Amino acid sequence: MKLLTSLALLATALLFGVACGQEDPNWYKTATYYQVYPRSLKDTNGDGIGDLKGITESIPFLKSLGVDCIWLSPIYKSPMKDFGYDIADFYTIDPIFGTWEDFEELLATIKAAGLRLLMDLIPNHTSNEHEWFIKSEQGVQPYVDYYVWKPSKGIDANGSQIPPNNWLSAFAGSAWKWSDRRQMFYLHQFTVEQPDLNYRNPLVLAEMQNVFRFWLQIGVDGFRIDAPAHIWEHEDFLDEPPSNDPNCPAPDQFCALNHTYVKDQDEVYDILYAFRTVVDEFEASSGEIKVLMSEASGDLGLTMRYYGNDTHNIIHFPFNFYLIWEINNSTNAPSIEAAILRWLEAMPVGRTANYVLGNHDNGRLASRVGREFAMTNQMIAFLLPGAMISYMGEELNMENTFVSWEQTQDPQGCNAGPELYTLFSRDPERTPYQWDDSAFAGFTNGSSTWLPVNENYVNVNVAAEEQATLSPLKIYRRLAETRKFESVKTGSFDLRVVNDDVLAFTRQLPGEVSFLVIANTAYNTVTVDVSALFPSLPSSLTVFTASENSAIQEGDTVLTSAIILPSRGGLVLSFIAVDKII
Ligand SMILES: *[C@@H]1O[C@H](CO)[C@@H](O)[C@H](O)[C@H]1NC(C)=O
Ligand SMILES: *[C@@H]1O[C@H](CO)[C@@H](O)[C@H](O)[C@H]1NC(C)=O
Ligand SMILES: *[C@@H]1O[C@H](CO)[C@@H](O)[C@H](O)[C@H]1NC(C)=O
Ligand SMILES: *[C@@H]1O[C@H](CO)[C@@H](O)[C@H](O)[C@H]1NC(C)=O
Ligand SMILES: *[C@@H]1O[C@H](CO)[C@@H](O)[C@H](O)[C@H]1NC(C)=O
Ligand SMILES: *[C@@H]1O[C@H](CO)[C@@H](O)[C@H](O)[C@H]1NC(C)=O
Ligand SMILES: CC(=O)N[C@H]1CO[C@H](CO)[C@@H](O)[C@@H]1O
Repeated sequence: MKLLTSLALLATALLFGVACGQEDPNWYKTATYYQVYPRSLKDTNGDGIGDLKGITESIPFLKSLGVDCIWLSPIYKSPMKDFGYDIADFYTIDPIFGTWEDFEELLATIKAAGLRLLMDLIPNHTSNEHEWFIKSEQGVQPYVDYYVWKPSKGIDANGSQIPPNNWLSAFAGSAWKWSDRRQMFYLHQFTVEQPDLNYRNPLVLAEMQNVFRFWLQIGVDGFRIDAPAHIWEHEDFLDEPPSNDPNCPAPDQFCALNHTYVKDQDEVYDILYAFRTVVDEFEASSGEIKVLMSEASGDLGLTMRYYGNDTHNIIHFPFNFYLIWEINNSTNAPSIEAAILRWLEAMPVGRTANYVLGNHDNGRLASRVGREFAMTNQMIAFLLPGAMISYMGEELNMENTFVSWEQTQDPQGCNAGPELYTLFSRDPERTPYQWDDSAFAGFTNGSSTWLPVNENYVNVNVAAEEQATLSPLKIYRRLAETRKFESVKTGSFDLRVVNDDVLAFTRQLPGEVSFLVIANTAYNTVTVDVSALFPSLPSSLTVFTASENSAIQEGDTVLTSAIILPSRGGLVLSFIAVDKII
């Protein structure tokens, strides 16, 4: 298998790559990344919104999960029209989250715990309250061309200015906003308060490179780059053709147009490469390895281009959303295999794969595929070769929370209106973290929360799951633990469809603790014999961790020829690999 060979080569490179007394240059390739949505982890000042002190207080718990690197959704100064994805100053912390001193304390606490920190950077636009935009709108140099300004096409029958073209905002409605002051339209691909930066202007690129430099010097370990596909627009500013998408609910929704001109332009890669250059320069001068991860484009080929080519590395890894997109309640074993291979086979040789099961923009995993199968997905994702990216709350199997129209906060929900908001709102996956069964799930000592707490907090919370003999939390910790084994970092990877219902794979390194992951997509118990599929396995294996509904549990021994899997459940089985893997 082509894949096996390239992984074996990678493993060799990894073994010889670590120099004595230096930082492991490969740390980012197999790390577990944990996304914190700062508004919702812990509120220490009682205003109902999470804060940096709350994150600092949570670090011992996050460390106990076995994760390696925290990535923080944005905490920069912001009017919060899009909850921090509208930045008003890339160099300061928003007072909602705390002070600069709070940030320094958080960073120091993270470092002292042996963890790392990635910041979220949003280069596609700023807030309209950013000083650059205010001056640009006033026509003050050098800011005049920092944003995408276009003249009106005239006045319509109702006396309104006609926008330059038909482009739509990702949050619905025209992507153009008229400025009375400047007497021109500006482009905003998201909310009206998020004007798009103009990367055709070299000053804008230089400003953004300085933002990267600043945070690297502060000591962060890298960045997650938000929505890079939107950085650049086609220079002709032509109307986009209709998408004719039958699932698009309204003509002013983003899905109504085919985004040939506002997304995925070739120049996107040049801009990202310019960001990578800053990271490489910093590495060269400091010897510290920093990482860039990014959102992905919808198209696999375009996404792979984010990795760069043989001579030019760009993003260390763009997010792999295929497990989110292609695993659902009716997915069978061949479909999961296909979802896994789709990325691995397309990825340039020697680059870092990764797996995302959820984030602040997607419904929660446990709600999408059910509680049992959610943890089975975790077993698969944690042991696959590459980086693992977790979203806060997955370790508890947190579920989507019902948020009424009146309680809705997300602009993508609000813009859709009371009839359609549930199709678009991302609030359900952003509700407060569930610490215990006290008021507001222990998230705050205040009297309200910015989004409602899920009613299931009485059972689904850290305290209860710590108490339980077996819980998603305990399974999650075991899974994070597997990633400290050399076999999961660098071992071989052999993926097999056992039958339509059951998927299995091994991670093996000769003479080392190695693993078999086996997952059942069926809604009934199944018994399988994998001894012929994996002839190098010993005849019996030890349960490293198991689904909550599994009859066999951690520490039990199972026969390779008769493995019993519960409905929608999975097992991670350990063994010592033989010296020579067949
Ligand atoms: C003018 O306003 C009316 C009523 O709001 C609306 O139906 C019509 O589409 C508008 N015309 C244009 C050219 O925008
Ligand atoms: C959208 O644009 C792409 C690229 O130009 C084209 O291949 C595709 O057929 C278009 N889709 C529709 C629905 O027009
Ligand atoms: C590799 O990528 C760089 C930067 O995007 C580009 O300039 C160069 O032409 C590419 N090389 C090849 C062989 O495609
Ligand atoms: C579920 O995922 C499979 C692929 O894994 C896909 O073929 C099927 O259409 C999906 N079903 C639904 C209801 O989304
Ligand atoms: C998938 O199954 C789970 C558990 O049975 C259920 O809660 C969830 O609503 C289902 N999801 C969909 C999209 O049907
Ligand atoms: C609430 O108050 C209790 C008692 O002082 C404290 O232990 C707890 O950490 C506080 N919770 C939060 C979220 O600040
Ligand atoms: C793909 C996408 O929508 N990316 C981000 C770009 O910026 C907006 C607005 O701030 C974010 O909400 C998006 O996640």
